[in-house]
Amino acid sequence: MPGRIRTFIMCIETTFGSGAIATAPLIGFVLGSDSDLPHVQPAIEVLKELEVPFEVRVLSAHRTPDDVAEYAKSAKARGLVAIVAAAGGAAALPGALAAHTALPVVGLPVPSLLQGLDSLLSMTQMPPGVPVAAVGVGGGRNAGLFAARIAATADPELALRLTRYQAEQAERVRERDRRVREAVAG
Ligand code: AIR
Repeated sequence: MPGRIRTFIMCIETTFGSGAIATAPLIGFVLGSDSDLPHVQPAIEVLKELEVPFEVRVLSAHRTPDDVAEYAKSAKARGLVAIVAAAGGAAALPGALAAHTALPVVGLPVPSLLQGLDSLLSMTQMPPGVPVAAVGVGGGRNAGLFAARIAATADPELALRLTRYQAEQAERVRERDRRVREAVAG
């Protein structure tokens, strides 16, 4: 390895530790408020299970709009491949992020005073030209899985882990099928 490159890598390892490159966040979770955290927790769990590095921030489209713009503008350069944005009520957050980045943004509508219907519609009724994907109201686990699928397009090992996850899930359903059929057979 040429000396200059070795010095550069040693510099990185000294500054961040040798796992720095492998563990740099790929997925950014952005929450409109810390009160959204319980609904994001299932998404966080799934990324931990699948060993996908992530980061979590609280940024509000209405209360800290400049911070939202700054986060979205710098996301790609910092190595993120997708953003999951959770918000409730007038949930402009995913759209506000998508306005400032070309990365895929997945909205996670948080249950609200209107049972999350307002959150869901705020995320899905975007104007043409500013796409935002959205999972169902309170669909934290699917938001995490969707983000992992995006990351897996550039990571064959993660794609394998996702395939294994689906196979294990199918096996659990087959087990339930067996139990129900046995129970009703008496
Ligand atoms: N929110 C925060 N800024 C803009 C919006 N729409 C959302 C949060 C949270 C809800 O408002 O995402 O779901 C209530 O926030 P808080 O901080 O009052 O609990």
